[in-house]
Amino acid sequence: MPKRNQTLGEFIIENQADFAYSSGELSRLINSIRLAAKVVNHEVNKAGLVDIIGAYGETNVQGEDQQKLDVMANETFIQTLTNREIVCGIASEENDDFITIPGSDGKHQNKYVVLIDPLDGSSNIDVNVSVGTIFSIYRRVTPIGTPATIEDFLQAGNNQVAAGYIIYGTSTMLVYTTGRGVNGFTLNPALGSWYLSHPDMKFPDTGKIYSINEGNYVHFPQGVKDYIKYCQEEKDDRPYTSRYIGSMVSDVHRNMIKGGIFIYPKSSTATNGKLRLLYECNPMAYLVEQAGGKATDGFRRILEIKPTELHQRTPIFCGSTKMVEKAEEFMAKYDE
Ligand code: P6P
Repeated sequence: MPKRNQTLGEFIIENQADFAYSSGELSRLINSIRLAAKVVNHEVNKAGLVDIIGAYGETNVQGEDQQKLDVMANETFIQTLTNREIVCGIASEENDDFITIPGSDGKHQNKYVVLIDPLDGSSNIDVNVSVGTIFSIYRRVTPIGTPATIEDFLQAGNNQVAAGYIIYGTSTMLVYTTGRGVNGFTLNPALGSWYLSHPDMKFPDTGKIYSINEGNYVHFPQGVKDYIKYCQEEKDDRPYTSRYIGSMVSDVHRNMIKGGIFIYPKSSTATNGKLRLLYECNPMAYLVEQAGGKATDGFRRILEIKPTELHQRTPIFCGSTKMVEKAEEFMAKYDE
């Protein structure tokens, strides 16, 4: 049973047995993520002080301007994971293709792959709004001893062995699951230690916060438009409150604590939505379900989607179960 204020190190050791199949590698993998997170946290928190803010002058595979912190975060996580000889491959929002990691013996003996969004919400960096890192971990499905292939990454989300996020906000938190609930650890920057501040996190089964970019209203499917109007009408426990940070980690984290729904739907201008399945929606959906919430594309579980491309996108409706189910009722009316 998690004990409040336990350190992350103590927690991992105490729950080592929970890591299915793990010979300690998954524990070491989580440990390497927490190390990289401390480095990125240090850079994010001093960004306003040094010339690291601003565009890096290049665009990533998404065609998005790469912020300097994006590049730093990407390089930090990739380097830390590579050095620790734990994963056989890494895929990142910032890299066109996945990276195979042969290990120092060149024999590809490591059994996990990691997919990351190294700095989600990076457009908020210059305006001092919280951003996050999202990670997703799978056991490889191709033979150990061979280079990782695309099949190791194109796994349905319900194959994940672990997933989590770091939120660089008013405090820095690491929130993750290995399939036995969700626990949140807060960084004490003075000591460089993570403390179990949010044991066994649970989504309230309903809430009064809806989170969607209403600036795209005219482009939304009719079911989404009808659900927004439902949230706004004066009836029963409504109108709800609209809260949208524009950083998925921050919007989902707030809803997990307060109750609420986060929606990034498809639209006439984004026919599959904007958010990426493999390193944004799958890990967040795993966390949401492990915390007792629901995560679908408006019709089916995110975790059951069989990926076909590394950077594919999906609509997402996630959060308090009763709110997601109500939104799905409106979507089902039009089946669009
Ligand atoms: P929009 C950030 O760029 C991000 O990938 C998510 O973190 C966030 O939820 C979404 O895009 C915001 O997109 O179109 O509302 O600015």
